[in-house]
Amino acid sequence: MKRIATLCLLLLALNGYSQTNAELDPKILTSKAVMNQFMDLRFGMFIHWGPVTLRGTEIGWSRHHQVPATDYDTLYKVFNPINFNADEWVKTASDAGMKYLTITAKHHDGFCLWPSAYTDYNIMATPFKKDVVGLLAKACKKYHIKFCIYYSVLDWYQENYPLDNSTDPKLADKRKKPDMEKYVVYMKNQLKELVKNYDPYMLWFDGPWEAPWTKAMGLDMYTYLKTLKKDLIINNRLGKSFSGIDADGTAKFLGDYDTPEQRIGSLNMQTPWETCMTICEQWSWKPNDKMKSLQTCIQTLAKVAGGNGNLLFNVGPRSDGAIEPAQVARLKDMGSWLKQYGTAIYNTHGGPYNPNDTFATTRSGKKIYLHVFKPVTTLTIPEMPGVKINKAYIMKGATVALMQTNGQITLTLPAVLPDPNDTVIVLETDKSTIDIAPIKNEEKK
Ligand code: JFZ
Repeated sequence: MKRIATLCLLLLALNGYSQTNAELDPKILTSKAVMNQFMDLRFGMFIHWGPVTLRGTEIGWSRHHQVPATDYDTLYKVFNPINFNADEWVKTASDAGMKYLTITAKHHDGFCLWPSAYTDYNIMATPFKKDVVGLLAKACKKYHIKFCIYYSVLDWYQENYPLDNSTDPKLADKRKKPDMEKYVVYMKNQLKELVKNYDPYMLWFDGPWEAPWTKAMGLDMYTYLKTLKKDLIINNRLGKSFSGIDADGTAKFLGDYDTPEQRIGSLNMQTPWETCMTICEQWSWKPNDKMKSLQTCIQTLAKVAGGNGNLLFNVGPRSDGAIEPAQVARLKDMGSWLKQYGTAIYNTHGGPYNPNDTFATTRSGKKIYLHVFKPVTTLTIPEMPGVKINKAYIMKGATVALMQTNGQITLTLPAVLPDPNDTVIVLETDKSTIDIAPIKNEEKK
């Protein structure tokens, strides 16, 4: 029996399952079909929000630091986001071309944006008294946006969770008798509330890195959640090693996909991944936060898609409940670009070239979409072995001159590219592009 189990683990490992996923019952792992559908969505809205916006400091992390815990933990008493409008938030996501939305229902500070039966530290204890998670779930249904929930494993407010984020022992909460076993029961009760009452498409876990949370708890929690909803997508932050993909592209984590943070993941055709990134600098709202340029936003999305990943792009709404108008405008401009070029992003695969600062490629059927980020008039790239390009043209535009000789493809581009942020050139090939192996292309500096 032992030899068979070892063989199964070995086969699973070769099959791209890490040790941790291999320790799960393969029947409960999220199916490839569900993950393919998620990866076709390509672009989602991340929202970090809570009473901390009254102070404009970072959610969770500023407790005990920029904001004394005694102040931080009582902000809810005056949190009254009168301008919160779930339809407006979701419409902003939809107009940006985003296909899913992930809300921090409970971040590291333990505050709950829904009327949890397991703690009074929730939105109903504020003057606002509205179920923010429920209203967003309803608005997402109305606008056909997949509703997803962020839930922090660590909880620096709950007494049963053994740690808080103070480094100064004098400041540390006087935790009377923490009890991690009871805290895990609290987590399961809250997660059951969230799954049963709001039917999320995905759970985005975070905060597994602290000592009280163990790999065994992660495996148990993944298994438990799958008893609540079989096709629930779960990211890799229930596991302890939530970063890491082997050189051959196989996952080294527990969960359904990798979550590179504030950076663009590498081209990977085996393991699903999603970059999470802020449109500004802070995850939750802060005054005068520096926002990324439209070019950076669009090129980040194209490079992520070119790497075969999704982009979860974060906004931090203000304490009054409104998203900064400048951020709404930036997202609307991303949506305008996607209206023009979305065919080259949604329902595509990344590659075959690994993205760089000059170009990225996505592909679908017999088409390669070449995203050009710089005003180059000639672009030379390694040829795709065994593939012939029959036509090359600017998407919705003029033909592009093309030479295929000596193992190289040379494109001659117009002096002024139609879209300085990302002009998409279509290469129509003689065969399906999905099986073309990744092509290393060193960027000529
Ligand atoms: C985490 C959160 O701490 C952060 O507030 C935000 O929600 C982001 C999306 O996820 O960011 C991290 C992740 C990993 C570590 C620290 C912060 N880490 O490994 O120390």
